Amino acid sequence: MRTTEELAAVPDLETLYGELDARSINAGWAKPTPSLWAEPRKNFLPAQWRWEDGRAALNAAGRLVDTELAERRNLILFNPLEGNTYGTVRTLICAYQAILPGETARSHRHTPNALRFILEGEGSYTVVDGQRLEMRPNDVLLTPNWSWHGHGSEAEGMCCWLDCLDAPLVHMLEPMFFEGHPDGFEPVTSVPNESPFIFPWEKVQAALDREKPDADGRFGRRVQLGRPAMSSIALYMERLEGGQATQPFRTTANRIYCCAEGRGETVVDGETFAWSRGDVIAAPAWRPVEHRAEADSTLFWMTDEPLMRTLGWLRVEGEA
Ligand code: GTQ
Ligand code: FE2
Repeated sequence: MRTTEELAAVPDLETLYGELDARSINAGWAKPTPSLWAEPRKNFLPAQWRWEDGRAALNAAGRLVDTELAERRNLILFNPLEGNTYGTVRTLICAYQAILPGETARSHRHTPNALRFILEGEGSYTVVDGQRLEMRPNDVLLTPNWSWHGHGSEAEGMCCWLDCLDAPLVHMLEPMFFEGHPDGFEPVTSVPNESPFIFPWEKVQAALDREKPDADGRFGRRVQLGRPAMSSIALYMERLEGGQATQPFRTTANRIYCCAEGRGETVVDGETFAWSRGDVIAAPAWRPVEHRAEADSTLFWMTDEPLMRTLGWLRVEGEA
């Protein structure tokens, strides 16, 4: 390395670049790749996962792995982007999870926000910060940042749900903390009839019934669960009538759809994905999206919209 005086006197750019490199400095004007670009790039891919596959794989995992070994029996839906093995979209991860009769999945807490959308089975429950909450099909349950949660089942058969966490965001920003509960499974302190941690299907249906469809037909009747549900994740339930098609739109927020009921297809940036109950579709940021319902349908969707809004980066085109 040259002295400071010698650095100031280097004869040419090549020597300057060498000296800079030795000091962990790069010439901003000579970068091989730009650091700013005109609009969002297409990194994460439009993608789909079938519940039929998920259920079959959970059945196999149920035989082959117990919850003693696997704290959670979950199957991660990773985006097929080259080199990626984790995120479903940039900020969020979804997983199919199952619990077997009589099992418990021990309690823990972590800084990632999480939620579950129940797919199958009656008789499983989650204990969230001491509250025992029953998990019934189509219910949505929240386990926000640092809340204790463990799962259990008194069901006859396998109970399954879709998990969603903002763990990829936490990986990116680094504030990851995790700990197991000192008691293994957290003791139940209450069995509430209502809780801010649960959105029961009947209540969501009643709210949807009261909702007017969008006057311009751009999207279906929709209700938001929470306002928003958690600091980084907003949740919506959207009802589409058989034959209804939504207008194409795009947003800087990432979205993940899970079909709650019905049948239809979603076009994400030109790729068409047919869906029925339990299927998951990733619509990464700024990819145009439109839905076509073949039967009366309800889509549950998860989005990092509150994060984008808070940071001043939410842009939406073609939708309210
Ligand atoms: O159920 O607590 O899919 O902590 C990933 C991490 C589920 C859970 C996942 C988790 C959980
Ligand atoms: Fe967890």
